[in-house]
Amino acid sequence: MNVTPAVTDDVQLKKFHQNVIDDYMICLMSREASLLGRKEVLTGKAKFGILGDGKEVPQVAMARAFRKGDWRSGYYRDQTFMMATGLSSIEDFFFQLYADTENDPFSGGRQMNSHYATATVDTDGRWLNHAELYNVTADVSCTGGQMARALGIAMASKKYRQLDIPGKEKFSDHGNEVSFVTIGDSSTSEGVFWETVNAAAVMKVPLVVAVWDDGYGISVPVEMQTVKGSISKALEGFLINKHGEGIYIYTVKGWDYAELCTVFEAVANKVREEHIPAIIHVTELTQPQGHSTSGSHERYKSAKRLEWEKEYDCIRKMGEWMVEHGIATESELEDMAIKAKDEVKAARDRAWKVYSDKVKIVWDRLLGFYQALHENYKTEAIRHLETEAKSFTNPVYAEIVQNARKLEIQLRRFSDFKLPELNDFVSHITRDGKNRYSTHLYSETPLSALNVPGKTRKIQ
Ligand SMILES: Cc1ncc(C[n+]2csc(CCOP(=O)(O)OP(=O)(O)O)c2C)c(N)n1
Ligand SMILES: [Mg+2]
Repeated sequence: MNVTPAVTDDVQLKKFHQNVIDDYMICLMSREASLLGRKEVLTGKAKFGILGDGKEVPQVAMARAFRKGDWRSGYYRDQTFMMATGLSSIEDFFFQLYADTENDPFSGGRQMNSHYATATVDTDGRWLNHAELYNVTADVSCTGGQMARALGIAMASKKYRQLDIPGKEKFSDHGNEVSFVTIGDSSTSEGVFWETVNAAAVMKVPLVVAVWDDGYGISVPVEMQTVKGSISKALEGFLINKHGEGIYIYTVKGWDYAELCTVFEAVANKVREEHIPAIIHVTELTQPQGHSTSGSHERYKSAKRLEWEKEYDCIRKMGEWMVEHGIATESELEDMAIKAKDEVKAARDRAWKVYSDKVKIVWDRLLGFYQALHENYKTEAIRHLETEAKSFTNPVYAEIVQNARKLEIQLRRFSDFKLPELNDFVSHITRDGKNRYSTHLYSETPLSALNVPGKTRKIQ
């Protein structure tokens, strides 16, 4: 979407306004998901949360520049991008937060939350048509790990443009793809960041590096992490020269929606066409709730910084810009905020019900054993376990399995008493847990690389 040029007729203007309103709504919904996400963890419904609040606006801009066939390699802050491209619903976000193995579409409950991926193969292990899809490589938790992968993907596009490879249409439109990679400001200090930028510049590949700069790497401020306190300043030696050597470098404020849309669109087009890499250093971003659910940023940010973060909140700034440009009134923005709150709450409730109903069946069975157990067998230890089982607020499978196993062990001391149903229950839920969490860690299709027979060589 081109935001800045004058829009000439009414139809165009209406469409443009609608696009902005749609983007704003996605930002609001994503923010609500983050706010509720933290609450889900603090009330015990999920174990850990790392969320994308404060980074919403640049991500709707990046999503607008993202085309079918493109790739994103990124990190845990990108939920808004996933929502804006339609790759994640709000329910999907909560399914992953709850580690719902049946319904988390990105990792089947096997990854931390906000770790995204799209399928590259079908259920038989055959390649999907990547050129027709929005593609996302599987996020990893080691910060910086996304860089080398993004470089490889960008390199593949270059090769597809250069070489005549039969069947390449499924993977590339003549190399006209962009490999987008997102990274936090402090992770740019890692070796793999610098190796990637250097290699991308030397090899001239279509890579766009978006740095989400919120001024902190957990509690470490950017001035203590990056030379000159700015990755774009630190990278100046890489800037493209008149011989076409180097990379394009842009900086843009993370709360400036119009400028972000213009920059992402223009840069993606340039990189797609020229195969010269680019860095978009997105500055002045915030973390409204701090780094993750495990910390409180109030402990290390000054009152002044916290105040600034409120004022420069990217969604707030986008709203102000919309009002200033007659795209919406303040009361329309307020209505949208209420709608976003309600919709996200409803989606959260639906996801929680789907997930917790399944757990509840198993929990009820466990409680049934205590209920049916004759008082004569209720030792102090067993009574303690019963109280524990009854007092679970939002149990996860692991807690139920642990409790059931302990009950099984305690009952072994009675030589005259057998409870085969409990033994069956414990083996059943243990087996179930293995299926739930320890399968599909590698491809299980006939085309899995693990099925390639190895050659054994005799060592003399
Ligand atoms: C290789 C590695 N080192 C350390 C960590 C622990 N860690 C997780 S997030 C983080 C800070 C990242 O900060 P930044 O890159 O600025 O991203 P932000 O979270 O601020 O968006 C660190 C040090 C990690 N996950 N991986
Ligand atoms: Mg940071």
